[in-house]
Amino acid sequence: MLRETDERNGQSYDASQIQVLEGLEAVRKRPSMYIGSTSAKGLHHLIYEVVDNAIDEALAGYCTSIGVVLHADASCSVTDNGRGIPVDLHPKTGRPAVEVALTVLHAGGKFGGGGYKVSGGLHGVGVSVVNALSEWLEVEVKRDAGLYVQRYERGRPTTDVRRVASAVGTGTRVRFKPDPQIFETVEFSYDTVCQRLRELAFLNKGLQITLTEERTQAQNVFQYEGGIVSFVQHLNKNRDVINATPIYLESERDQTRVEVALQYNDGYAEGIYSFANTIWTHEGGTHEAGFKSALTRAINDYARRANLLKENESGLSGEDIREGLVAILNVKLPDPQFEGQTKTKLNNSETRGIVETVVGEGLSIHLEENPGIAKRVVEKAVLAARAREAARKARELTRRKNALEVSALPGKLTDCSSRDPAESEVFLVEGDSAGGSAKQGRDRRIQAILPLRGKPLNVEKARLDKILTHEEIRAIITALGTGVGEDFDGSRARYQKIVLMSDADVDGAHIRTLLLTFFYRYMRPLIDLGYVYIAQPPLYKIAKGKQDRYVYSDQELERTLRELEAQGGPKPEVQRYKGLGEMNAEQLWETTMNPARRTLLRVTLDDAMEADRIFSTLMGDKVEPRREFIEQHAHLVRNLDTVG
Ligand code: 0RA
Repeated sequence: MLRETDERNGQSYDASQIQVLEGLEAVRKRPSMYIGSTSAKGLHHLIYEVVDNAIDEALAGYCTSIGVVLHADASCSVTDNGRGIPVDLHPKTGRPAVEVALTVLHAGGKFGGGGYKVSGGLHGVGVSVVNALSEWLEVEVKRDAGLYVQRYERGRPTTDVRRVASAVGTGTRVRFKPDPQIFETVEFSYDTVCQRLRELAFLNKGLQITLTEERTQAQNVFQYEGGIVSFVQHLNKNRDVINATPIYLESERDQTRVEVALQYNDGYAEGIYSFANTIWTHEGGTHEAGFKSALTRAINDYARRANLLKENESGLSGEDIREGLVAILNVKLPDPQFEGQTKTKLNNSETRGIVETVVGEGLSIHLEENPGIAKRVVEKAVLAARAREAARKARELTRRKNALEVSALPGKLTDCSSRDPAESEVFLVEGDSAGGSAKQGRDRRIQAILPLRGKPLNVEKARLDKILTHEEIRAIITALGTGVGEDFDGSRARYQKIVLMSDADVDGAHIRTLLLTFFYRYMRPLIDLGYVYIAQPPLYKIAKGKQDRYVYSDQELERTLRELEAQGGPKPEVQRYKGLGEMNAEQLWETTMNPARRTLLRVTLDDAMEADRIFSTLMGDKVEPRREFIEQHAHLVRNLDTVG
C-alpha cells in the first residue's frame, strides 16, 4: 500500500522523475500543442479534460454523477462518484498510481480499469496536462475506506499522497487553478461550460451533471433519461415537427456503439450534429458519411416501394432529404482517429460501413412500420427538390446579370477607391445613422461602407431562392463580388476584410448572429479564408478634464476609473454607448475604424458554427425565448481571436 512517510525533499531524482519534469516542461513550453491554444478556448479545455475522465468512469458503469464548481478564487473543481483514481503503488515507478496519472504525460488510462477509453477531450491529453498548466492542483480520492489527498504546483507534487481521513464511498475530486503565466485569460465563462456540460449530459443518457458558480450562486443540473432523443427535442423545441416522437436507432457492432435520433421539422435548414466519443465532429467524417448515405438510400427505396416516386421520376437527392431534419449521431468506438483543419473529422474507415448498416436497417423498418410519417417525409423532400431547382435558376439569373453589367454594385454601397482586394475593407454597418458617420469618418481609399437597414431576413425560415430575393442580402453578395452557394468563388472577393459593425446590444448581437449564420451556410470559404471580422466599438466614454477615454469592456471600465480616481482632480464622467449612432464620424473613426488603433475580432469557423447553432435554436415564432437566448449568448463575440 501507500508509503505515507515517503520523503521527497533531499531525495535525488531517479530516471522516472526526470522524465516527469521533462514532460511538464514540454507542456508548459508549448501549451498549444496539448490544448490547442492559450486563449479562453484552451482555458475551457482544461475543464473538459478533467470532466472527460469522469465521463470515462461513467461509461465504464461506475459513476452516476459529476459536479463541476467554478470557485470564487478562479479555480475549478470536478467531482465524480466513480471508483476513485487508484492510490496503490505503480510497479514501474514506485509512486502511487494517482501521482503517476497526474504527473506523467498520457499515463491516464494505462493502469487498471481495462476496457477502452471512450470519451476524450479534443486533444485527449490526460489530466497531467491540466496539472502542468495549473498554478496549483489538488486531488482527493475516496477509495478503500480512506480519503487520500495530494497537492501540486505547476505540475510538481508539493506533498505526497496522504491518507488524511477515513471515508465512505468512492470518488475523485480534482480542483485546479489555471496558471495566469500560461493563459491569456483565466476567467471561466459559465455559459460556455454550461453549454458543453448540457451536451455531455445529452450524450450520456441518465448521467447527472451539475454546474455551480460560487460567485453568483448560479446552478444548472443536467440529466436526460432520453439522452439524444431529448437532445433532438431540445433543438426542435420552438419548431413544428413532422414526426412527434423522434426516431431512435441503437446498435453495437465490432465494439462500435452507434445511436442516432432523428426528427423532421417544417423548416428548411439541415441540422445534423455528429459526435464521436462525445466530441462534436463538426467536420463530419466516416460516421456522418455512413449516416447520410443510409438515410438517402432508405428514403429513396421506401419512396419507390410505396409508389411515392414513379419509375420515370429521378431519385431524391441527399440534400433534399435532409431539409428540415434535425439529427444527432453519436458513435463510441475504441480508437478514434481525427483529422481535418480542426481535428474534428472522424477518419476511421470501418465506422462508415457500421453506421451505414445500423442506420439503413433500422430506418427501413421504421419507415415500413410508420407509413404516415414516411409519406410526409418523402413529400417534403419532393418539395425541397422543386425549390432547389427554382433556387438554381434564381442564382443563374444573378450570375448572368453580373456578367453583363460589370458595375452592377448596389446603390447604397459607398465604395473605396482602391481596387486591390488585399488592402480593401468593407464595413457592413447596422442602421443608417451609423452608416452616415462611418461614411464620413472612413479612410475612403481603402474603406467601403455598406449600411444595412430594415428588418433582417430570417435565414432559417427561408430557402436560398427566397434569401436571394432579400434586398440587403443581395446587396452584400454583389458588393462582395464572390457569388453565393455553389457558385461561390473566393478569388473574386472585392475586399479581403469584411467587417461587421453593429451595436453592442441585443439587436446588434442578433444581426451579427444572423450574418455569421448566412456566411457560414452560403459563403463558408469566406470564413475559412479569414476574411470576416467583427468591429469592436467602445462600450463607454470616460470624460475627465479635457481628455476623453474610450473603454471596451466592464473590466477595463473598472480599472480605468480606479486609475483616474487615484490621480485625483475632477470626477470622471462615464457615458455608456448604447449604439454606434451615438458617436460622431470622428469618434467612430478613432475608436473603431482606424486601422492603426482599432481592435478587430477575426471570425473563426468555430465562431460561425456556434452562431449557426445558436441561430438554429432561436427558430420559431415565439419572440420571448429568442430574446432570452440571444441575451444569454451575447458573449459569443467575446471569445474570438483578437487581431489588429
Ligand atoms: C484508472 C483505473 C480506475 C479508475 C480510474 C483510473 C479513474 C480515473 C479518474 C479520473 C477522474 N475520475 C476518475 N475515476 C476513476 C479503476 C481502478 C479500479 O479497478 O478500481
